[in-house]
Amino acid sequence: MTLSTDRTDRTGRAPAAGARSSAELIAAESGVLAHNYHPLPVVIAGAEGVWMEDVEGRRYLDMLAGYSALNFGHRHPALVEAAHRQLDELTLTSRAFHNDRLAAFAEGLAELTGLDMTLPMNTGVEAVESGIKVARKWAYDVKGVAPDRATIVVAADNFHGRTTTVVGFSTDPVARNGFGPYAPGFRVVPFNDLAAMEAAVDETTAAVLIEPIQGEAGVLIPDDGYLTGVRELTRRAGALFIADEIQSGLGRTGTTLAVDHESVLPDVLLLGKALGGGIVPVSAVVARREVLSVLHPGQHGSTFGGNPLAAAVGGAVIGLLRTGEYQRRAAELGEVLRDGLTALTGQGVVGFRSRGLWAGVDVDPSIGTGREISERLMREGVLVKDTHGSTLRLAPPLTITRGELEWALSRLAAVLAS
Ligand code: IF1
Repeated sequence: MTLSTDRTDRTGRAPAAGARSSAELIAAESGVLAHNYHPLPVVIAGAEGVWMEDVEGRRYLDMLAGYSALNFGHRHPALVEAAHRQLDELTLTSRAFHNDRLAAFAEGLAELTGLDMTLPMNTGVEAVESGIKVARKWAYDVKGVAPDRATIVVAADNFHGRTTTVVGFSTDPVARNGFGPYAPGFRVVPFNDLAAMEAAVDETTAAVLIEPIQGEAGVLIPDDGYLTGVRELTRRAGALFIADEIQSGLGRTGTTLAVDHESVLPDVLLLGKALGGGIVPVSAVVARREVLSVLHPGQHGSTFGGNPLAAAVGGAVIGLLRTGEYQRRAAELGEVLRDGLTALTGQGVVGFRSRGLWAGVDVDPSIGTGREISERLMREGVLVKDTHGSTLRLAPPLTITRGELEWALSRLAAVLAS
């Protein structure tokens, strides 16, 4: 394989006359874009599969996959075809009218998850907000919690998105501070601690909301039995179990859902990111019928939620997952990733956690911060993102080949050794 030389080839991207360089575009952005991100200094102009290309024609292996929004790679032919076909027919109706794509999308989600009904939304945090609303309504209408007293139990070090309500129960000061006043009604307990969760759950509890694997926290995987424990505890307490699978779901961990590792079925699943195939924002609350039935016309909605373009792309994503091929790839290549990281442990890696094609890698801080390592990897043609301190997050598209994955690991080894 000649990937390391391939990436320096210009692959036919013809810069338009007067087109601006990466450096010029980065400088231009700085004056006109809010500084809520600190991107790596690379300007991507095209991509296909696992490879991205910058404006100067340099190629990079994508080891982040849009935070798992690109589980099927960039511009997967089946997904692009579904989008193109739908663009030529119908893109938006609003939910004031029915559209001819939505039924199949929701049927597909029911079949994929084993749950009954879907509430379609757009971004991940909208699914989280919608799940919170549904859980509260369920608590009042079905469980009989006194008005405005419903509580939701969440985990420390969670990441569920950026709205004012959701950052209010974040424990990350960078994400949370400065955006109060915060919405009441949330109780934070340590992750992976069933006793603490049990103590926090009472007759006011509408739901427990957790990520089955905590992504932003550094790909933290709970002990075996934790998810089963949450399921049993919530069932006993008469509270809903809401699993935020926006990042962990849709093949990433080697199974369709991360909760599948313990064969646990939550009452409510939150899906996003990869559901839109890296093409359009598509998210969903998927739940048992008794739960989603608490919503009546006018009580919740979204202009774009369930639009025909989103439903067509989401339906095509479900079609890819139906084959099991991507889940299998993630499981098999996950072993390659784990072996590679095990070999690097003591060689610049001080520890890692992985499941499927998803890893949080703690790098020896004396070698560099996560950011510095990410910049060095960028110069080697591999794009990753750091999280907290010296942890790197690896989450390549599930379409990556074994050779490409091994090449990425060899670049990481080279950076850690230099
Ligand atoms: C950013 C992290 C990843 C999520 C889970 C809901 C949402 C997310 C489990 C909200 C979003 C993002 C958003 C992005 C960075 C990112 C992220 F580092 F913050 F944790 F993926 F690793 N639930 N995750 O992970 O979904 O509204 O963004 O569609 O906010 O900078 P969204």
